[in-house]
Amino acid sequence: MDSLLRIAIQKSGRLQEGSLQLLKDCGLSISNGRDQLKSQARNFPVEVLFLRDDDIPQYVEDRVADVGVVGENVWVEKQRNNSLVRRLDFAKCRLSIAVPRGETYTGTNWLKGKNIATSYPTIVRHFLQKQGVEAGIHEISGSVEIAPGIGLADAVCDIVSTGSTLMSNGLKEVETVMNSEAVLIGSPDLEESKNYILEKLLFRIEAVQSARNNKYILLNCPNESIPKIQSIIPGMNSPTIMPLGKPGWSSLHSVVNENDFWEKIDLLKSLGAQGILVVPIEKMIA
Ligand code: PRT
Ligand code: ZN
Repeated sequence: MDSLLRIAIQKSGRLQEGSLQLLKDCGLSISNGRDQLKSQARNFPVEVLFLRDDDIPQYVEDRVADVGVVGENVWVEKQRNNSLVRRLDFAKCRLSIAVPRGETYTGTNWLKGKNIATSYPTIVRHFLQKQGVEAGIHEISGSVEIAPGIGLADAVCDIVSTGSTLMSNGLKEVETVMNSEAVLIGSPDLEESKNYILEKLLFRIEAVQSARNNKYILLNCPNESIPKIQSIIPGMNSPTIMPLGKPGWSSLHSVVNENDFWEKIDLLKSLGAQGILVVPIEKMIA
């Protein structure tokens, strides 16, 4: 039988949509009907398993799945025999310690002898050890943010994204324990045939991630600005430059990174660029 790469993704929750979208953008055609446990891609040697995120590191260790998509927080907490294959750039959040808003927090010393409620006891234990602070850890599996309000703990360590959950529970964030995003984890000893499929998939993931981080930019500019504009948006290799019907003017096509996009647009405008068009890129292969 031909080899299949088994990828575990979250069955439902915050990682599910991003995981499926990534596979879809990589050209994999996957059906995900309700109550489906697994689905084989129609056009790529991959089988997708739909699981609870907490179970994925264990399943990858046990080789029920070859690779899996989980939050980095879950991967670190579970301490399984998995390697981090690639960061996936979605579901970004942080794991933070928060205390009641009225408290005067004086640094990690404040936590000494206190009780911290969390779903991430291993990560919190390591954090406290590193800080040289002894505190109690109270493990709870959900609704961690209500623990101080009901007298169950003095502080919490939980996932924060916008911060509004903490705020509406009268808590303030005081320490970032770790930053997290979705990651692809894998078994450290994949057989050759599976590794070959994984390499092919990683090549596609890279093309998708580059495309997401970049935009295609087209503009018109006076010829004397070309050298400067070229240094601002050098593109993947060098920009395409074509003469316009209007004498002394050219059209320039290049690629611009999402992160410094607006600053660059301002600079380009100050160099006389006009008719600037910015369009999304579907895939980008260097
Ligand atoms: O059912 P299953 O066990 O599979 O899912 P789950 O309920 O354990 O996980 P889920 O779907 O809630 O989260 C999966 C992963 O998404 C987490 O492990 C994180 O890596 C990532 N992630 C990103 C988040 C958030 N953002 C997030 N905001 N996980 C949880 N939250 C929660 C947080 O627990 C808190 O209750 O959202 C609230 C905070 O959000 P803000 O915006 O109010 O700060
Ligand atoms: Zn979970």
